[in-house]
Amino acid sequence: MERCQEVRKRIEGFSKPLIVNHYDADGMAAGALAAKALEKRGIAYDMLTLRRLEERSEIKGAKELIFVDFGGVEETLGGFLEGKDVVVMDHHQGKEGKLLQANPHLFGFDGGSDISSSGTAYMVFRDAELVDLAIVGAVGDMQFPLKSLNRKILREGIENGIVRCDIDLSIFGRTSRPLVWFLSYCTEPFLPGLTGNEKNCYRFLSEASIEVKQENRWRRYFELSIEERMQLISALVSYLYSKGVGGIASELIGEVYILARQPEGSELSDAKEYSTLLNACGRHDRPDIGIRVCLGREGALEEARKLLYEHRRQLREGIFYAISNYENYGKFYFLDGRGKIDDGVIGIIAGMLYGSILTGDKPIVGIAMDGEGKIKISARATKKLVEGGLNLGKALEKACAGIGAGGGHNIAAGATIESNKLNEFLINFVKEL
Ligand SMILES: [Mn+2]
Repeated sequence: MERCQEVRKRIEGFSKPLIVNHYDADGMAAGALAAKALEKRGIAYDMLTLRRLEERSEIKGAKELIFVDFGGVEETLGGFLEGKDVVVMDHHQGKEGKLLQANPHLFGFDGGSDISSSGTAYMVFRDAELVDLAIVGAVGDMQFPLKSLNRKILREGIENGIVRCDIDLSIFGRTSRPLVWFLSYCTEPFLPGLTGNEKNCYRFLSEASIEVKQENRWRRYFELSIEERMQLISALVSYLYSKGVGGIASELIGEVYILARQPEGSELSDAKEYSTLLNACGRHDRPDIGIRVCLGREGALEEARKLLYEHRRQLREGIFYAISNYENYGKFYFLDGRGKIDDGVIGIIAGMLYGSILTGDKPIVGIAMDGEGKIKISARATKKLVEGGLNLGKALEKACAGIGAGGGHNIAAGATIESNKLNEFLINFVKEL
């Protein structure tokens, strides 16, 4: 907390900093959180959202910089930042260097599970009004149920009436999706016979005696009474047992984080849907829209919804491709998505395989082509594997030495390599595992 205060004081001395943030939901939420904090203080700022940290003219042109949600700022940009006033708010594995850094890893916390960049930024400004973005960022980085520092932040949000935490059916689309699509679009977890099959979902809901329409309007999950919710959940659990996949039933129920100040039924009232909306903007090269949503700018939500639709379509098609095309490479699973799966969603799809068909016995590595003809690598693991000592961030970093760049969290990591270095990478990666 002392370090967070130090960072805040430095930022308060800035006259017009450039906020450089990562393009995923956490990166955008954290960047927007910092932007809001600056606006409240009457400090002007510029923003730059990047997929990958690199030497950019905007960075060169700025005197004051706030880096958000990027691991290895010093290692990557080094001398490029010479003579600039720089602070870093991050939660990736890293070490203390010359730059002033708020990073839970430096103080014994696990940035993979205890707190996000948005949470770190929240701790820097410690402003209850900004707590919703901290929750959205953590959920966007798959840090649920919220524990440790995230839990502390959640409690502050609850105390201030900004967030609510319910135990409920936690699959995606509780607030925004009509019931039939709520089930048929569910890919986390994959519901055999229901996911991708609207007819079956319709039949399943009527057999469970749930009215899918009321007064000619499609009903959504959040509109169901408690009794109806319980009816639906029981029917789902029985159904999954009857399909021989009762084990995934536990994934259906969990904590859901409701943002109480947002209009009921809006995507923005559910932290998971909010974060997916942001991811959709970032992954389709419109982070500016995501940031504007976070800042509450008019019209932004409508624009973001269009991107969300496209994003969910890519995910649905990607997961179906992945299920029939992944390979078992012995020490890990391998998914070659080149030409089939967009590099912006390959990591999400690799992670989704765990919820659909893979047991969590080994990591999965997905690859896709990026816009520059390089191979983007996304690796995902399970909590159990990490508890057993696996560290994907380190494994990727070492496996890419000399052929590209990689790193990240112990449970989720990424890399980029030259297109002709795949075999070399795979051999190195096996060794590191
Ligand atoms: Mn993050």
